[in-house]
Amino acid sequence: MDAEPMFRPWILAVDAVGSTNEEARRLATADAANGTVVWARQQTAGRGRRGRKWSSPEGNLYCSLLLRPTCPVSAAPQLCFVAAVAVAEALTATLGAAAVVRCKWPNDVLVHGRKVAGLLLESAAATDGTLAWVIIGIGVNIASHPVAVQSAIPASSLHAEGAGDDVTPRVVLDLCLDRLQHWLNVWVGRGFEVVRNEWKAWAFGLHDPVRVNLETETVTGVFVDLDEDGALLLGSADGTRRVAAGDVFPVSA
Ligand code: BT5
Repeated sequence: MDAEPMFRPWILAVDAVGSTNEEARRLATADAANGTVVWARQQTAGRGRRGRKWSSPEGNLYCSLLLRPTCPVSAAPQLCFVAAVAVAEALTATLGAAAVVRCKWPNDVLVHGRKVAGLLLESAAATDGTLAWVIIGIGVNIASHPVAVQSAIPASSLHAEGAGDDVTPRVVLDLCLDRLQHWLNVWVGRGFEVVRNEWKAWAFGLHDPVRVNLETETVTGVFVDLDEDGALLLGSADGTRRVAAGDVFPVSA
């Protein structure tokens, strides 16, 4: 049995918004409660990291969860790994245990090597240096996925990977929130180390040679480990390099 959940979802369902993260941010700055969830049928300006676009037609899941955890700002990136593990479990529940679901550093969930879900975390600091709020944005392709993505990792959807027609956005939303409640409790009660180990059990490319695209350069090496802050440790003949932000690909891609 889980302890008292860290949040109780209060779901605000909307038809279409620009971005659920943007809407959740607006609510966060207007004092909305911990556990507020913005859920949209479609987005007209869905976004990824670094100003990238997130394709958001009707039929898929687009939601953003607002949390107000009591922790320093520096702990906020840990929540990306909490969310990735929760979403990996949710996707596995819709596809069956035989599906190969992997967490790709730092914010993707792949099924059979194809991107089915993406996470977008945004946060703000309070004046005392603690975290005022964090928004966990989750996009899951259910009925459709973009065919041509500007990435070496192709996209896919739950239905394309074999999930039944009964797997709807509402079903996936409830599964994600259920697993998020569980893993947030683990994070609060037992610490990031337990989450980090779980994430590593789902990790794509761990211990393998990978290529990492950084803002201004591309580096290659072996994905040795995830450090205690969630940064990727890349090993090469020159030593170990700590990568805090970037995109990981197999060296061959
Ligand atoms: C992400 O960014 O993967 C984060 C995506 C987060 C989306 C959710 S939906 C609810 C909430 N509201 C928002 O506005 N956003 C969040 P990134 O790692 O930067 O990946 C973006 C890249 O993925 C794009 O440049 C495309 O190559 C590719 N892409 C775009 N749409 C996709 C889709 N629907 N499925 C798979 N890949 C996609």
